[in-house]
Amino acid sequence: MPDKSDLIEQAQKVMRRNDRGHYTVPTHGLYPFQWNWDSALSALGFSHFDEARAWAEIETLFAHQWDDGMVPHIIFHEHDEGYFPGPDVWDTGRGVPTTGITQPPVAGFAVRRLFERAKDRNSAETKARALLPKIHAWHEWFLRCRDPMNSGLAAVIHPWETGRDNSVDWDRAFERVPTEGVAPFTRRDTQHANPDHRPTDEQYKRYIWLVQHFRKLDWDNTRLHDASPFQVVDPGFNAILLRSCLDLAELAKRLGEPDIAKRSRTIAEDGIAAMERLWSEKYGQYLCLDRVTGQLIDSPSIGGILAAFTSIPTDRANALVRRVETLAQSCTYLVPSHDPTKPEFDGLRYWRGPVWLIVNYMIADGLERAGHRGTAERIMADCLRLIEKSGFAEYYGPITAEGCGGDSFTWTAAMVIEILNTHEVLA
Ligand code: 9WN
Repeated sequence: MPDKSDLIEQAQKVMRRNDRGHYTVPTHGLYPFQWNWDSALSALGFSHFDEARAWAEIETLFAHQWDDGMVPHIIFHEHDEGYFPGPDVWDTGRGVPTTGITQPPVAGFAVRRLFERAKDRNSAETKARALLPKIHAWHEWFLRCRDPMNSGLAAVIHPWETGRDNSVDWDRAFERVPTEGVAPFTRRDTQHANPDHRPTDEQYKRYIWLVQHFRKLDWDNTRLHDASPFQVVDPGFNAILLRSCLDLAELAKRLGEPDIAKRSRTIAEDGIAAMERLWSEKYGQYLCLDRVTGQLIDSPSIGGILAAFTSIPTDRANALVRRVETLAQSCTYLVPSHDPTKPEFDGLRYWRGPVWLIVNYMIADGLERAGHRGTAERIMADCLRLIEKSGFAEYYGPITAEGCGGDSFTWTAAMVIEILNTHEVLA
């Protein structure tokens, strides 16, 4: 294992290379814009060596929040032909173009971390105070626009919103999304990364069908949820939302904003209670719910384990630890994004098997909070073993450790910095 300070230096170099001043790109070439949850998680990495830069990452993201509260999934700061679908396909009519969907709302969690570890207390207080109502407005947006029936949980209406684009979880629900009428397009991702590591053309057609469909509805979020043939309640996505609400509640209390604190806590408590509906005794983990059919989706993916990121009941957290231990028997590196014993598992294809460091980090953080330090440390140690074998890749084969997708990846580097700075045992 390379020396801790060497690794941190290499990781910082990756982050600096992808730094565009007030935002970072996930990686050069493949993803030339600012992505939502990438930025929030990357800010954690910056916070260890450039506090001001960490805050700027999140401030830039929220400078592009929509009037209704949504924070978009991509902000197209600069023109770049190298990515499809670009701003003209989304056509959301914004000054600085953005997409019209969102991504996992992890900013509340990240901002609390930034605030608590800040050395520059005055600046942190000013910045956190300014971000607080914006993050809260985004959380309220989820309840208003993605949970119109008040179930306590938000649905996603496009797989890209979950951040787990081609997960096995979406396969059945995706059959309802047509491909007729999709304008011809040329993919760019497969020119930058190995096509065997990426989603299929068939999936891309459906991704684009949904974009065209929402565009025809003028990106009006009061209409999109009900009009989407794809409405899925993802336990991982909701755990991120609910954890961010818990963290925002704590931050609001510290900043003397009792109304935001109280409301955030209520959202979190209601949501955590509602997550019981997603529990599967058969798998010993949470599953996604297809809101259109009202059925749980029979797909034991990492989304149901990422649920550990929020404050789930003790018996559920214990069961998730057992689930992780079971998964460890069929792979070399934790945590595979899909169960390796299942026929749909595809060890190198994006979210259908590979390990992603950001998800590992969030699972480990949740399990550690629930008292499962050993499992958390095993997961974090696996992150570093993967880096040692294959560098700062986008994702990794859980059996071979092969680095997949893009390289010199910002949030992968950020997670390494975060883990090495917060966990002595792994150094
Ligand atoms: C679509 C940037 C993003 C991540 C997602 C990951 C991938 C984009 C793509 O890259 O998605 O948003 O074009 O494949 O799945 O989680 O935020 O790193």
